[in-house]
Amino acid sequence: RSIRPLVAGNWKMNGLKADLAIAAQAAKGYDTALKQAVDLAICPPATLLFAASAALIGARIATGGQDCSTQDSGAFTGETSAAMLADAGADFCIVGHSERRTLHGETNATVKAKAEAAQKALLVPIVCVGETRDEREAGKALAIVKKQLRGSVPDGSTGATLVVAYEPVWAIGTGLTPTAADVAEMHAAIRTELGRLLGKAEAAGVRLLYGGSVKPANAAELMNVAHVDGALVGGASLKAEDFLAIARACA
Ligand code: G2H
Repeated sequence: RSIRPLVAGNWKMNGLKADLAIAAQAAKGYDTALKQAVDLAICPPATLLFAASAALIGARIATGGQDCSTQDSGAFTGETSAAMLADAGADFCIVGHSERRTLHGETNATVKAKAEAAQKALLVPIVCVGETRDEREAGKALAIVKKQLRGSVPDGSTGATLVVAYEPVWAIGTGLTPTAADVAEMHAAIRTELGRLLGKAEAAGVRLLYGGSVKPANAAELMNVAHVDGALVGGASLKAEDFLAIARACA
């Protein structure tokens, strides 16, 4: 691999204090060999971010938020700023997850503003893109994802300040996954499009994660695809053993 892979767990709206035991178990299993090969991050709900960050820092497991505000501070009831996430110990912030795009009407412009807010707070945004089933069946998957990238990726991003996650919407939480050939085609197209947006040298360093029903059983196949530099893991990240098995598939 030319890029150090990243496996990030997206707990979504799951996790109470007692579930910090999952994070502790992941930390225990993140042994020297695994540390040498792959970066890990856990994105718990915002309520657990401070405690999770404190619990994981010794094991060198990063943490992240699942969303952030476009705004710095002020009268935005219910919102969480990127600076607040950073202050709670986060290193990353997922932005533009399809659940945010679909359920909360986030547009590419919103996602870009959130990614910029994250970078301003020195968080690395994990910008999510991906087509719906209808878009794939209509042969529009590549065009849709390229458009999302053009609209959502902050100008001047580099491999150190940006992660991109390709998550086909129809593969999220469904148990369905695209073929390795489809993932290869998409990830190569994403790398090329990022090259146009950021410059080829910078794009070469951006980690491109695959997300959508990643499990221990399919991780090796997906993680061995060219231009797949890790995984964004939902359901399976709630079991430390599964999360670690996916990490090992990247090593
Ligand atoms: C996609 C993924 C994590 P899951 O949303 O972001 O979830 O692995 O449960 O499909």
